[in-house]
Amino acid sequence: MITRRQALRITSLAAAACAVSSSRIAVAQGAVGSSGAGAFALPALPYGFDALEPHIDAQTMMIHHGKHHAAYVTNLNKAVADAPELKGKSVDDLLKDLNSVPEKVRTAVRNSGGGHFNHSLFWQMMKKGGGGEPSGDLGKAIDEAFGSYSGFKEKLSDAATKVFGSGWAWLVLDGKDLKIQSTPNQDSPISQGKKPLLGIDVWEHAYYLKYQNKRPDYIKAWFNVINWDFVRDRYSKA
Ligand code: MN3
Repeated sequence: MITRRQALRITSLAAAACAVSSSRIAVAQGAVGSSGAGAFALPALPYGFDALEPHIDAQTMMIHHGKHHAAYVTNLNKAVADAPELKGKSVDDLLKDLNSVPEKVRTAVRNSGGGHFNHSLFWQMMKKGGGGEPSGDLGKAIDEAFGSYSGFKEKLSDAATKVFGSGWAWLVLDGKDLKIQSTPNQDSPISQGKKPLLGIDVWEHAYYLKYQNKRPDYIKAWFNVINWDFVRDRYSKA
């Protein structure tokens, strides 16, 4: 149950987040433009804040998107403004070759660029009425790689549970192989030459309001919101 005060807070947060989303171009990733600062924009959430209820609550989604992801975008823009040589690069370009990013902004780009990239994908990896098992070529590939869908689910859940502190667990394409791995902080598999197909954010900000210390309960619930259409599409384009 939410109290009236929480409801009011949710309403004002929602208004603020909507203002942010509608006043910026709804591009997922952006690029470093001529002005440097402000080149990257927060993508609009592709559904309502309450779309993933009851598995992920509306207040968590509002703060996660409108505050946490927004902060990664702001800080990435600040970092690239300090490095004009990065002009024209997309966030993918930056993360794929972190060594080419000037040292003075490399850590900021790794953390905030990773945060922007990972979250831009994460919102699309979920949907209302998601979950179930993947079909088609991806379904077959998952069966081959992990024995079965339940084998996959168990392995990804295990990786997500075991992330120490903040990070992510992923289903990635490594060459032609499907693999499960985790990354610490906002590091992204794209920086390791892999293609992230599906990822779960296990930072406490992703689940703490509803699940507190019970990360395994959040992970279990999250499987009910996976957008397999999106994941299958990424797989087929690989
Ligand atoms: Mn997050």
